[in-house]
Amino acid sequence: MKRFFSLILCLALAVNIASCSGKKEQPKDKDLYVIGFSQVGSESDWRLANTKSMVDTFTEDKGYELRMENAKQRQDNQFAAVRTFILEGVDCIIIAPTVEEGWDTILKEIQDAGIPVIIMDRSVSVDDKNLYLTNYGSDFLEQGNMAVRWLESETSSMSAEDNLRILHLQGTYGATAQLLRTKALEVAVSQHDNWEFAAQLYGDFTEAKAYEVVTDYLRNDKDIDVIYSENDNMTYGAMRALEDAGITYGRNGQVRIISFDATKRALQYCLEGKIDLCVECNPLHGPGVEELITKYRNGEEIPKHVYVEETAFTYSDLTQDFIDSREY
Ligand code: GYE
Repeated sequence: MKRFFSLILCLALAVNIASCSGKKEQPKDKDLYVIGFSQVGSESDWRLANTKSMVDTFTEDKGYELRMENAKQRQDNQFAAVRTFILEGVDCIIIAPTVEEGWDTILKEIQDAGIPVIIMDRSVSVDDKNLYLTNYGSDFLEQGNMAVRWLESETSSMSAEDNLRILHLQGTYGATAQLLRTKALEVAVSQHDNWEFAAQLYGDFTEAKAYEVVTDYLRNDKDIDVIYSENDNMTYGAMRALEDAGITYGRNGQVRIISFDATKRALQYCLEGKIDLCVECNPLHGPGVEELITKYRNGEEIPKHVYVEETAFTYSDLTQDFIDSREY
C-alpha cells in the first residue's frame, strides 16, 4: 500500500514538473520585444504626457514589454537603470537623458552588450555617434527661436530708449531643452541693444522651485516686462509668485508671459489671456519611436535625428474646442 501511494506521489510530481516545465518552454514574454526605458522623472505635465504616450504605445497586445525606470531627474539613477537592463538582456534600450554630458562610458557598455539604443526627447553629447541608433525629439533651438521671433514682433514699435527687462526661468541645467531654449534667448538679447536680462533664475523645470525663486526675486525687483519660462510648470509657479506680489500679467497685464510646452492647462491660460505665447513641445513620442524600432527590426535604414513637428500659439490661434480635443 505504501509503495502504491509512493507511486501515485511520484506520478503526481512528474505531471506537475512536466506542466511547469511545459509552461517554461513557452513563456508569454519570450515572444515579447523587451524595451528598457530610462525616463527622466515626473517633474512636469509634459513628462507625464510623455510617459503615458510610451506606456500606451508599447503594450503587450502589440508584442512589447516596457520596463520603465523613473530616474527622478538624476543621471546616476539612469546609469543604474541602464546597467540593470543590460543584465536583464533587454532587446532595446530607450534613454530620455536628464543632461547631455557624461554618456560615453555607459553607452559603450550598452554597445558592448550588443543592445541597440534610442535617445529620446533630449540629446546626448558624445564623440562617437555610433553609440546610439537615433535621436527622436524636439528641435529645442527652433522652439526658442519661435519665442524670440514673437517677442521681436510684439516689441517692434518699442522706442529705442525703452529697455525690455526679461526674467528668464531656466530648466534643469545641462538638459538639451534648457541649453537650446536658453541659447536662442541669449543670442537674441545680445542682438537687441534694449533687451536685457532682469535675471536668469534656476527653476529646474518644476513649479515649486520656480515659485520659490521668483517670489524671492520679486522682493527686491519688480521691474520686469517679460517672463521667458522654459516650461509650463515653472510658468505656473511664476504666475503664483506674481499674484502674491500684486503684479498683473498676461495680455492686459504688466508682464508678458512666454511659456514652453503648450500642455492643456497652459493653453487654457493662454485662451484666458494669462499666458501670451505657448511654444509647443510635443510629448507624444510613443508612435514615432515605435515606427523607428519597427524599421530597425526590419533591417531598414533609420535617420540619425528625427524632429517632431511643433508650432506656437497665441490667444488668437486658440478655441475651447481645439484645447479640449488635445491629448495633452
Ligand atoms: O519642456 C519640460 C520637461 O525635455 C522637452 O522636460 C522636455 C522638457 C519639457 O520637464 O516640461
